Amino acid sequence: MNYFNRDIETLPVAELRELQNARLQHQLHHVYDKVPYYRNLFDAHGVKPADVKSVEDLHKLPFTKKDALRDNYPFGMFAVPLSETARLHCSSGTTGKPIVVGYTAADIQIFAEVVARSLAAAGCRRGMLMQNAYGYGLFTGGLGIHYGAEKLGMTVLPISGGGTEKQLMLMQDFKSDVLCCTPSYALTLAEEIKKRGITPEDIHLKHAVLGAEPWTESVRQEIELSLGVSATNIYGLTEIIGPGVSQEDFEEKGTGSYIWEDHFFPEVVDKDSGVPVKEGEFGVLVFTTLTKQATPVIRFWTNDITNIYYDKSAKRTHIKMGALKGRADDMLIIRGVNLFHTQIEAILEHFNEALTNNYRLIVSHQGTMDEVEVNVEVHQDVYTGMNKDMDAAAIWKHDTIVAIRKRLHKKIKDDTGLTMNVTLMPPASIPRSEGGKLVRILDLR
Ligand code: DLL
Repeated sequence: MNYFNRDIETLPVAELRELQNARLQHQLHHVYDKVPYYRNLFDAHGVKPADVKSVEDLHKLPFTKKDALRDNYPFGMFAVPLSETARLHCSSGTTGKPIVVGYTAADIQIFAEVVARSLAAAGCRRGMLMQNAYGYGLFTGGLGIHYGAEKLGMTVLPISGGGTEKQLMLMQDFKSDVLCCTPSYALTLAEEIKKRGITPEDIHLKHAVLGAEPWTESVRQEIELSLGVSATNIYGLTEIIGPGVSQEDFEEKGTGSYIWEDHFFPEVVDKDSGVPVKEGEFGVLVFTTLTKQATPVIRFWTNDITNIYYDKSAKRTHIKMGALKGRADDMLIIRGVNLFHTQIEAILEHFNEALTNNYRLIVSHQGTMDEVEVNVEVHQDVYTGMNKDMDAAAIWKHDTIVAIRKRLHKKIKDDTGLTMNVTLMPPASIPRSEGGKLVRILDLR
């Protein structure tokens, strides 16, 4: 069986709860004593650490939002002196100052442990060669996966993101067993492999561990088919630890990702009221770190929309989370309708004989209305097939293309309730991931 730490991964839920409660008590005292922000916050709410006896009492405490981390830049949220940290990472904020997190040596051990568990669940084994194409640097992806892979006993190729030519050369020459990167970069690699006429026999990959951005089943299918891998989801965020907060098992694909809840206690709450929803219902994911020493967070509001549920037929006892719908701040509100770009990605699955997974949404404000335009590329063979006896302009008026566009337009309307302009595009016309997270929405408003 593919456990890294079987005892803890299969700990009965009641015992897991006891462990969480004990760790929570300790963690709350730690933040109350060491982080003025938390002491003031708890005092303002009239709550002492001792009042929160179990995870069920957590609702007595307010949420920690990203702003708190921003406002206390750079080290105000640290619960240990900087000299006791072994490493710092920063979140990939697009504007202004980043969010800074610290790790003591013990935190780094925990980080490696949860990533090792994740990689084992993904099908990785001691002795396999991992091509780690997550970015090394301030981003937690590169180093986070690296330490976990070493802990599992893998050989790591720390190639980092980008440099597609070299990725493909080393992948073939070294016979890499595992690829770690964002799903959008895996698509880029798959496409470049096809372009170069590299065959699946030239590639020895067995597993791909993909995350850091939302992706759908249709993208999974495409990556699995074109790279000849079993592709699983890894989730995480800087503020909690980095990658390895949750992971899908390669033999339980599509049933959700295990949250390593002995270290990260999850809640899903209503995005407006903040009240925890019932098991399985969707809402905002909130985490309390139970063991983190340097930058612990209590009820951290991730902004990620998903659901959590126990899966009684699963290999492990830890709670699972569903695939992320997206981030609450990435959610578009178009004429009063909520829209995630992953909804469009899921619709494209029904068109995969003609259309690719290369798409983007362009949002603009026209008159008094918000408009969404969907750009999606047609498959090369569809395009080439038509291009033989037609000039480029005529292609887009061809019956087949017109019919696909109409069908997609209708399916989007039926599934989302929104009328969108659909523009089919020639191959290679929409930006690709060059190694990291891909921006799917161009918001011109
Ligand atoms: O993306 C950590 C990571 C690195 C995860 C490598 C997985 C692999 P941040 O840059 O802080 O950290 O971004 C965190 O990315 O709140 C989600 O919105 C999104 N995200 C991360 N993993 C997934 C996933 C890293 N598997 C933010 N599916 C999170 C969907 C994901 N979204």
